[in-house]
Amino acid sequence: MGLVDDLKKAGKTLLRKDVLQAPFVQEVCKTISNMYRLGWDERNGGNISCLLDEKEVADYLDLNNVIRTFPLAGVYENAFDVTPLLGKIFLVTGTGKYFKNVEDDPETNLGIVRIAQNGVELLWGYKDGGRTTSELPAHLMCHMARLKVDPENRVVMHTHPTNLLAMTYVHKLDTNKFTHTLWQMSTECIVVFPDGVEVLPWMLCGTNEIGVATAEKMQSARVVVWAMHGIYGAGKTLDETFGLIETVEKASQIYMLTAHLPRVNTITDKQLKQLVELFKVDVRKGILS
Ligand code: 2HA
Ligand code: ZN
Repeated sequence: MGLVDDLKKAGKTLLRKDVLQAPFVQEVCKTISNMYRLGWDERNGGNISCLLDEKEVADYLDLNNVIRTFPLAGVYENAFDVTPLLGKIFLVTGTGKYFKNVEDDPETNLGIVRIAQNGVELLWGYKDGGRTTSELPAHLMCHMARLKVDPENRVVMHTHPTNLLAMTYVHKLDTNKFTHTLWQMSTECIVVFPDGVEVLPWMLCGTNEIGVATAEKMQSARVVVWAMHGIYGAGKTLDETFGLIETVEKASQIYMLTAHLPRVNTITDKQLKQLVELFKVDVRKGILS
């Protein structure tokens, strides 16, 4: 390399900003702390992935500097097809990491990775030798599914909200029935998630199979419930995705507070339809009578 190239490289390094101050890192840290404080993410429960803008990341990291590479896999070492995501950069929580600790030590608990044909290229993070969440198959498959229906989708979030989990023990695991019940639990529900929630039966987590099943459901809704485990949400921003899950969890809480009591009042289908009309939302078909 010539002197000019050397100088250019040195200049770029000097101009590069501190990734810990990057809005995408800060926002993920704040979101994760909120989720932890809400009691959704005990121990190493939960994981988040955010699709980042390559140009924005280049302000902070040398995209030619791959720290190490590891397999594109979940709990099993089998790979899965990620062709539409090749070259894309994601911020992803690390496997086995506690949400409780992320804000204090982002560089150990988070990673910025680029998806390659033969594995995941680490550009920053997982300082202690860690790697991406065991739920990577479900995350990346959900990104692919959501990007097909919404090119602006950037975030996939998995967490274990308490009341939602409780509800999957006592309510029928039928997508339409579950959605209808949640819509009745507070007036804003049908406006926030008019596409409803898809419900999957209990399945083994961390596998490609649950990833395929979740992504398939994500084609028709931004929320997928994993019975007796938790929830997957997708959205354009962290705020939007968090808000979506927060609203579902609040509705589940109302359900759990009232399910054992005589129901004296409810929101009728006629009223739900009024909301749909007023807010002009694209409501899921086949639920309201
Ligand atoms: O990452 O939540 O589903 C821990 C989990 C696995
Ligand atoms: Zn989980």
